[in-house]
Amino acid sequence: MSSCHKAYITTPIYYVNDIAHIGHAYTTIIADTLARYSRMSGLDTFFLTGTDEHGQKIEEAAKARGKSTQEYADEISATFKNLWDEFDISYDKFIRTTDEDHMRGVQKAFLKMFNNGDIYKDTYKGHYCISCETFFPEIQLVDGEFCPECGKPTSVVEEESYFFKLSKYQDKLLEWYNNNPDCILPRSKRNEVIRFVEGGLTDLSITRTSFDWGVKLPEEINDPKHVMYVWLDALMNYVTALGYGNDEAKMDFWPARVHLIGKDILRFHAIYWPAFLMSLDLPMPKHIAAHGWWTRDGEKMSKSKGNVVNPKEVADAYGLDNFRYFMLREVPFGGDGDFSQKALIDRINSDLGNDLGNLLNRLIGMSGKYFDGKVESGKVATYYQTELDEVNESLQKLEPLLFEMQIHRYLEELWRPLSVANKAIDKYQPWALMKEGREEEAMALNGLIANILAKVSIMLSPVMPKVCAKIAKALNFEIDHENWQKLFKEKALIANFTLEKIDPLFPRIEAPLLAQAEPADKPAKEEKKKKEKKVETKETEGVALIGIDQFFQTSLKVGTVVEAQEVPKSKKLLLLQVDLGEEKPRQIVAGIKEWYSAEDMLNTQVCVVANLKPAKLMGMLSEGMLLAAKDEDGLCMIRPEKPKKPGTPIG
Ligand code: ME8
Repeated sequence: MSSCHKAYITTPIYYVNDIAHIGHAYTTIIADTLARYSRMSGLDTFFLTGTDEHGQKIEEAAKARGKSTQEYADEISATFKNLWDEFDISYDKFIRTTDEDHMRGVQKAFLKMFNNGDIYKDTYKGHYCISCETFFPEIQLVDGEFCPECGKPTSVVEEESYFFKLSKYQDKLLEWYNNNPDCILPRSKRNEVIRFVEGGLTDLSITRTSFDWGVKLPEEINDPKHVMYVWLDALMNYVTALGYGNDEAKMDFWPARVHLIGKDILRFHAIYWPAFLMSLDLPMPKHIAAHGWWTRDGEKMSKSKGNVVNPKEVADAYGLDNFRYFMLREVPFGGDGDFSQKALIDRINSDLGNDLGNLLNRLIGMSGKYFDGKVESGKVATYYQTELDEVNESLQKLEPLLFEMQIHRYLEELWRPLSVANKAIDKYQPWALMKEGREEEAMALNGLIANILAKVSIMLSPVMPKVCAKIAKALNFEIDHENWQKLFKEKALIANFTLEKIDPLFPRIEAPLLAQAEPADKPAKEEKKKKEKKVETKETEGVALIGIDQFFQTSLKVGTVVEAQEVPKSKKLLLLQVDLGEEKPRQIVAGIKEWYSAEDMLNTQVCVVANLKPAKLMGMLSEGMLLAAKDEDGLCMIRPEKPKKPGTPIG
């Protein structure tokens, strides 16, 4: 089994019912970043991605296009693989659930679970959502019919089925969550899972008979009309990719260091998957890390709205590495994020252009003008030890941030050395030093800047591999394990060299480079606005009177703040996760930091406007508003007088 010198990193395997969009790219890019860092730091790394090709949804998508299911799956699977190849994603294996050895591995696992008494046969009656490939109990349905996850109609299914004894693992699962505080990241997501499991687990139907695009049961069970439930088949990919049930040579990579997933599939990964592993007597993954959801310009992406962000188009227009940086820097891991070209352009012009690109330009300019491009490290420590210490201090904070999935903070911290460098130039003014004949100090200053750029580009390279390779080339060194060890771990300095001039890395972008998607429902929206205007209101003392119906259009609810943190660089905002009694807490960005700290807010109750259209604040999605009162003495929260259950309506 995996030693601490091995790192196994996975993405979800993507359904082949549609082509890749920005959400898929996000997961894959985070995983790629972790894999690149692991390799650079000397870990024996295995990075897995692939496609999930069985199930009713795929069968129906193929039918709708008049293709055989296999032909259709081949086609879409290839579009994912090609995109990741174009994006230079450094995967070690691209698995397909239609691979023979995967299917054999799944059958072996099924047989093992069956033989150890964890699988039994019964009949299933339930409401099935094909889109989510999930059964839902009646009480969870919206209006008794619609899927609580995606809103599509469900169908009633009654069929013979094999069941996995999920209920048997309830206590063992809770023990695992409780003994491993970081098994699910961010931690707030672990609390959600614990609450769900404490609510009781029922056994899981794991075979279907109404269609046959799936893995057949093992021959030994001799029940050919059943195929396996797509999630059992899909989750097993994480071990069949290492040869489980076949040639098990690579199984020493197990357990996974991290399964990267979106929050939409947390339940499958944090409940079903560990339970299957327990049944198979395999160790638990170290981390399951669930990221948030991307929207576009504040709206959910969907084909019908025509606002789906195509990652290839964005990368082609703005540069792949810039796109990677934007996605990882813009949103705190676990929070929801919004894609807008404006936000992307701001990041490119400001963080990348002003802070990083300009620093390199300044170095090229100064060393060219005063020293024929020569840069020396010899006297850096003599004149600029304070700056070096500050830089090293920041760099030492980085690794834990990466492996705790605080990737936005990793990048934020990585920008501090750049700021040290830019400030040093302004403070010591190399042109003045030269005028005063203090050449040695000016050369040392150049050395300082070059070393900061070298160290930053090593640590930034997993996020922006191509750009950092260019910076390294200009500074005459290579980004590899040896230099990671020397410049980062041992805090050594680069050798003397002559700078190679390169073109500006981040030319300024003045206007959006892609056509903006026009929301397809715009006419309907305008019509609605007009209607809203027509609502009759009486005025009294300047305040419009409304009817009770209008008041009840606002959904006010009691919520409990289950997580609170400061929004970096913002004087006003706190980022809160508020439990409204729904499946997941709401993310709310509140402008209350002047009056309340994150600590003040944690575990307190608040009143929330729960049906506001989500809005974006500093790149983060806010899914509600807190009620507060403000006068000249400041602001105070409006709270229930006594504790109330999260989700209790107010009115
Ligand atoms: O769920 N924002 O596949 P899938 C952020 N086959 N991430 C998004 C996103 C968005 N708007 N849309 C998709 C499946 N994703 C299963 C997985 S694993 C054993 C089986 C990302 O094609 C996110 O990571 O629906 C999500 O979990 C994944 O794509 C789902 O991809």
